[in-house]
Amino acid sequence: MNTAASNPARNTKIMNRFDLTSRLVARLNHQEAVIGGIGNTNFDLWAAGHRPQNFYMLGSMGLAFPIALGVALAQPERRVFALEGDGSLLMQLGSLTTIATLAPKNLTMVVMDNGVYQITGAQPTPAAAVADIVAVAIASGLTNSSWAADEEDFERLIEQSLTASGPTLIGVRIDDKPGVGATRRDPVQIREHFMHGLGVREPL
Ligand SMILES: Cc1ncc(C[n+]2csc(CCOP(=O)(O)OP(=O)(O)O)c2C)c(N)n1
Repeated sequence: MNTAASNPARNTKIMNRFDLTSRLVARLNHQEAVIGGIGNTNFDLWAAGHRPQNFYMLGSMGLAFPIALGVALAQPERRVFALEGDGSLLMQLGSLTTIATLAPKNLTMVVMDNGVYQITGAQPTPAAAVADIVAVAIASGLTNSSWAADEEDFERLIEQSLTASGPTLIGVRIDDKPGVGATRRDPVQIREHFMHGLGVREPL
């Protein structure tokens, strides 16, 4: 059962991670940085088409937003996107208040909420049936946080975030499908390509 889907508080369409990730990647044309979280978020980011400005988190849950925060602060002229699973975000809820306090306006965060730890066997997250992650984000100080009602609304919220006066968080309810691709698991190469993509390393 997709427990997020049964939460009556969220009157939003159940979408698909790869489809939404592809929609995001398709509209990038300014060397925007995109940080994918552990597992499915970075698998789908990879499958949507590798770019030098993509970073793929391996191994640790909950680090997409903290890493994206660092990039956004270090390069304020660059737009930074971060994609994280709901289960992973639960590991690092404190990052929301840190981001709200530092408030980089060039940061857009997407929470892919399927209500489960899909990649380890679809166990329901403890929050799935009782918590509203967007409400948690708002209460953490990220006032510009909302659920996307459907794919068009997702694209509209992404567009809106580009001119927002602070960080944006977008919650999307997704199905329980696994990621489409499989990122090449070479952490050193991932880091070096990303730093080169951000212009902070000499060409390889
Ligand atoms: C600290 C830690 N605990 C457990 C794991 C094992 N693990 C890897 S991915 C994952 C589930 C991720 O869930 P979510 O972020 O909701 O993404 P989904 O798999 O649903 O796409 C778990 C439990 C881990 N890598 N790190």
